[in-house]
Amino acid sequence: MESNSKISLVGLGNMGTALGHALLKDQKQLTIWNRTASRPSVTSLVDAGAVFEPDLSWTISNSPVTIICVLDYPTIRQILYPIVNSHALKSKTIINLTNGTPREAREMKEWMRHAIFDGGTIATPDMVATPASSIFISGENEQRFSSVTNIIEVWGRAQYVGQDPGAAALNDLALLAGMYGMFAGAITAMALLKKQKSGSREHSGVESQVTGMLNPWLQALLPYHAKMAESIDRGIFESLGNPIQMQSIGMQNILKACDEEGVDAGSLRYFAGLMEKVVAERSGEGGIAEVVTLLLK
Ligand code: FVH
Repeated sequence: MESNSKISLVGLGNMGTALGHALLKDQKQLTIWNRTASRPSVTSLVDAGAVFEPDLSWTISNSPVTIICVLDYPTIRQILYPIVNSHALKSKTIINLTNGTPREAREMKEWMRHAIFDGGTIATPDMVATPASSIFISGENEQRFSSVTNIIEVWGRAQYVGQDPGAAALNDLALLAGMYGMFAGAITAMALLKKQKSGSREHSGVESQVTGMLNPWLQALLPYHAKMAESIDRGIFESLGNPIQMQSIGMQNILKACDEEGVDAGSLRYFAGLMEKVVAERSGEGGIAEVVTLLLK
């Protein structure tokens, strides 16, 4: 079991800063490094008790565990590769919370060669250390993961998702894909609502319609996701009472209405094309989850 009272933190952007403040509140001794020392977040962490170290090697050598939270993997490679064989990293554990692809995480394990966990943070900086926050972790093994769980749990619910270094990134990006898909549809809906003619409810504003109608509708649909996922697991795409042929006509009506009302529905158009392809190539009596067969390469 590693002693986790001393932690180093590399990268003090919005996310790194939130992670750092949560660690300080948990009474950790924190050594911090950031490319730009003059960033106000550096001052805020030093004021809260962190020690700023201008040298990256010293920062890492100061604690058994170092958290990395920078912009992207090319940045990690740029700052860490030059010191990867130095004494500073010997016997250290790295927890990388930088967003990236599964392949980038696997490649990092290759060139890093030290103990490294890769993480996906399912939280915005404001959510860190609240019940809404959870963190996927992968790499090494579950036993070694248990030696760093007490750090991860400072920020949110810790979920170990496997030894494959890329597993956390895959889970993280899958959730974000769901989020951006939802945003794409929701923002198209908001644009359409914005086009309401005077005399209708546009004076109440888009926000009240989103709160009063769109959000309850999306919330009511969440169990449908689980039913679609079950179809995907079984490879049998029942209609679930809503055959894709019927849904495809509804989708075409959305695209047509957007054209008529002056809304760009491009973010839905590609998906509508996939639905049409399923209808054209299959019976059209199955469910919308059958689209997944066109996505899997
Ligand atoms: N913020 C969010 O909502 C999400 C929540 C989920 C996780 N993401 C990922 O976390 C990584 C860091 O995100 P961030 O929000 O902290 O990002 P920024 O505020 O833009 O800070 C970027 C830090 O990266 C440093 N940096 C950038 N380029 C370099 C470089 N060439 N060399 C050294 N450091 C670099 C930057 O340093 P500086 O500009 O202050 O000198 C910041 O410390 C990210 O992967 C998210 O996807 C956030």
